[in-house]
Amino acid sequence: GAAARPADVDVVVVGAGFAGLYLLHKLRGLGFSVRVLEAASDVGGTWYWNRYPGARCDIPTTDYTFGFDPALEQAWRWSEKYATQPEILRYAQFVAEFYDLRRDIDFDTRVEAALWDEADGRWHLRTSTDEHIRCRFTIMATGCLSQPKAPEITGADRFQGATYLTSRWPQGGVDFTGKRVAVIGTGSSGIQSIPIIARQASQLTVFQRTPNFSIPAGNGPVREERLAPLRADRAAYRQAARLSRAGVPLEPTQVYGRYSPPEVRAERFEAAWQTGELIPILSVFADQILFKDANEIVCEKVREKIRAVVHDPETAEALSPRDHAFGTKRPCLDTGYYATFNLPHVRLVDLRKTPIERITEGGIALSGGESLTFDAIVYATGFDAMTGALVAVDITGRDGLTLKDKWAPGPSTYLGLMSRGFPNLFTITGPGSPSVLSNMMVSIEQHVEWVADCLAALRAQGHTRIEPTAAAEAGWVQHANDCADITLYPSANSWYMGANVPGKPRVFLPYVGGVDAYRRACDEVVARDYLGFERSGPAGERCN
Ligand code: NA7
Repeated sequence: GAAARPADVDVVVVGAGFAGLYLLHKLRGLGFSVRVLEAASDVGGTWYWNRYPGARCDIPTTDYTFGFDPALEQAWRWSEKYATQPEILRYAQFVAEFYDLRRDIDFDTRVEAALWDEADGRWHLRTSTDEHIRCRFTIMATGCLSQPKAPEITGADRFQGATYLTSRWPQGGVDFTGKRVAVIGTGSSGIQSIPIIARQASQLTVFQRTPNFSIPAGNGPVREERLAPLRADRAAYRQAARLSRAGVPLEPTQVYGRYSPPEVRAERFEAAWQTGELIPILSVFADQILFKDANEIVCEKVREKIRAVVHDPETAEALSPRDHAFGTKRPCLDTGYYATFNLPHVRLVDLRKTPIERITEGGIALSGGESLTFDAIVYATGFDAMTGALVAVDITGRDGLTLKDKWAPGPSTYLGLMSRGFPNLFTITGPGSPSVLSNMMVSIEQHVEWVADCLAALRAQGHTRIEPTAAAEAGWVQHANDCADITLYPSANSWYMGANVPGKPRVFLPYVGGVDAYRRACDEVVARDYLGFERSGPAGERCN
């Protein structure tokens, strides 16, 4: 039980998703005393909470899997090309058992506040279970898409029927048989759940504010061309992932869309479409994320695919994105999404034409006077991405500075790993790192290993405190913005830009320069003896 665990440790890890699990294993192996604090009742993070019907990872199982331990890889077999949420949750549980991790994890324990005590050189944490824990280092492994966004619709609390949030789905599942169901939101969560809810519901109404691009997942057995190189040389495959653009081995293309003849465009697009994978379809042309005309080639070909499936031309047009460039919002993978709108009991409401006026006791009232009655409303409305879970904890650093205040104009980090004013506080896949633009498993492993190596190096050098310099942080923020600004990403109202949360500053949150370039930057900082970090401790003051 929690009472038996020490109130004074080297490291506290916040979160027991994949990042927290690997951190615990890694730091324990280095001889640090570690406690992991987790708000949920079990391990899994994202895959613990997002139990909505149809929830799957959109990175293939060959790649969305830990690669740091051949023995772990030997011991686990994925059943499909894309794993379901229950299978990924079982994998997280398997990892916890494989390394005997649960004994150092407090479940049902939320970290509410973290206060840096400069004189003590330690963090003081307060939990929802009213425990006070003192630690040298705090590592936030709280996830990028873990803080649900409020529905922001007038009257949402007045609805008398059942209300569900995709990211807080009930443990036992929900039976919609014979029910009139509304789904609000058409991001990945909506697009994955809508076809399955449609199979049960007597009536399904989808409320779409912005159409998204989605490609058929083509789920089933793992593709042989993916499996073969992994079987042939597992280590080389994992290394190729680490040195790739997005954390999935793929040779970057040199083919420019704008200079390609129509038949080359068509052939390359179709080949990527047939893989049913996100990274290939995001990399059809070298210039597709840089120039509107190249991007529009891909957009129009996806719209053609939508028109080929959806019978009603007006519905097909409503489902066709025209507001954003392909990839500037995360595209979705689906199984039968567009075809669902051919079913007689499924209706699409285009909120750009008829916005929701308010939610009532019985359902949803649209502007223009129409009132719809529902037994259940499903909110698939997304997250306060990348920063939400971090600023939700009351974190106070040096000189009384809170993370929330410091980041009010937008997050500022060095390498997405640390933020000045918050000594000894690390973020795993934080803002300013590739994270959500990459295969999370590869990015998590890289961050965990970098932070673990850093703590070991500090210890070896007799240091107890580390903090980035103002110049290093400003330089990284500038570089990350420069990278984003040469792409089309900032033009979209995406959660990458913080644009989905009213009042959130419009700042591009992840690092777009690539997993490969990012890893080289992190490695170089270490090779140059932690360039851009100030370290101090009993062994003396050091500044780079
Ligand atoms: P997303 O991708 O943020 O999608 C949320 C959806 O909900 C999106 O279509 C939003 O429209 C819509 N939304 C949000 N608020 C409202 C309100 N108030 N009214 C109507 N519609 C609304 O979240 P997901 O959970 O689907 O996916 C998150 C990521 O998880 C995904 O990218 C994958 O990486 C996995 P909008 O586009 O803002 O107009």
